[in-house]
Amino acid sequence: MTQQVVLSGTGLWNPPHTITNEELVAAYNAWAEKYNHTHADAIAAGEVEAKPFSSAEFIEKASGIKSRYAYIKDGILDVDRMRPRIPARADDALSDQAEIALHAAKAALKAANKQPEDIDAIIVSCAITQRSFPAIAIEVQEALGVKGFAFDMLVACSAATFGLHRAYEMVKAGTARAVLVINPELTSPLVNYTDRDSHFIFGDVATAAVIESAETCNSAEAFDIVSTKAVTQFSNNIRANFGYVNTSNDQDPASADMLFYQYGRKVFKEVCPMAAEHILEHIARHDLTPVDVKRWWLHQANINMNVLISKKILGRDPEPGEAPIVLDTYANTASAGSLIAFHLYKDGFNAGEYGLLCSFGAGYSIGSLVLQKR
Ligand code: CO8
Repeated sequence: MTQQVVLSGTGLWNPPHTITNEELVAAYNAWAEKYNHTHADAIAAGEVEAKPFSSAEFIEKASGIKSRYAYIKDGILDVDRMRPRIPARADDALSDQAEIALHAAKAALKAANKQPEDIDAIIVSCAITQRSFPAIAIEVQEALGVKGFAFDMLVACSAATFGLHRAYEMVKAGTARAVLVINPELTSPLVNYTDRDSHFIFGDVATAAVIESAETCNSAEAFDIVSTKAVTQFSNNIRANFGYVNTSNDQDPASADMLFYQYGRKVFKEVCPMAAEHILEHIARHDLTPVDVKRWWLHQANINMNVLISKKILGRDPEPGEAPIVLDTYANTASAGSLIAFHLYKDGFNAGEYGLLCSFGAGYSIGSLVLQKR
């Protein structure tokens, strides 16, 4: 286990559509008004609770989100539907998630100066996959013409970092020369667009990264992976109950409690100290202190959360660009957030300078990588 392992290139794919807070709020409020009108008698009798209205100002202030990307916008803003209209594809057609994974994968291969024949393994790691099998990763493997093996893994918000950890270990152990880790975060089908508390949180995106041995690396943008650190702790505060047992439970797979829901305040209070402690412990392992770390590429769930975690780590407000925020344009993209931050804000490093990539969220799960510019 002596190989120096590097993150040699990343790729980012933005979906073709965007939805602003104003558009989303207009659709939600129209839906709530319709709901309240339909249930007016029951609401007046105290049998049904009226739906409260949402506000674009609240969303931006509470989360830092102004807009989000959507793979398919059609249907999301339709008050009679309130979910994307994604046409079903035949079994022999490329699946939606494999398609968006491929966009990011090709970009990452290009950035890393790699060809499909250089890759020995593919991990598709994300919050949820659109089917159980065959694995989306194997579909991507075939589409790219990669030999070797591929598999899917799910770790909610920490899927990307945990996927990078597995890739790091494979290269370190010599079971793969290079690994492609892809995060096709197709979150919109799991969002409850009729829930005021969470209708604004998520966006769709795909990210990818190439992990390989330093010996084969010929990329100018590579970072050494100094080490990895992960922790999980069970919590019911962020859930999505959609799953293959729903119909056997006689539950409607499209009902609200099958979609994403959370106790956001509790998550905020519990995850911020956990993440800060995790990060400080991780860098201390290498006798580093926060002043030794040039940039913090943090999970993107909420701007106030990122500012609080940065303050806990640094003991002061982060300088502009020190802990980049992409929430304004991307929203929460499940596991892809810290990778987007890395992809867009990895420049300006001198050889030997350190950065830290960290995810935190559902599970709870926290995953980090200490990176050092080559
Ligand atoms: N418009 C107007 N008012 C609103 C709205 C809205 N849309 N929503 C809530 N309010 C109201 C509330 O009702 C409340 O009113 P009152 O004070 O009268 O009760 C008031 O605003 C304040 O509400 P909150 O206390 O809930 O507001 P917060 O300031 O706490 O902000 C957040 C809410 C933004 C949810 C915040 O708590 C937060 O971001 N918490 C952390 C969340 C987090 O990190 N979650 C992790 C997400 S999970 C993840 O990252 C990946 C999971 C896997 C992906 C799955 C794919 C879909």
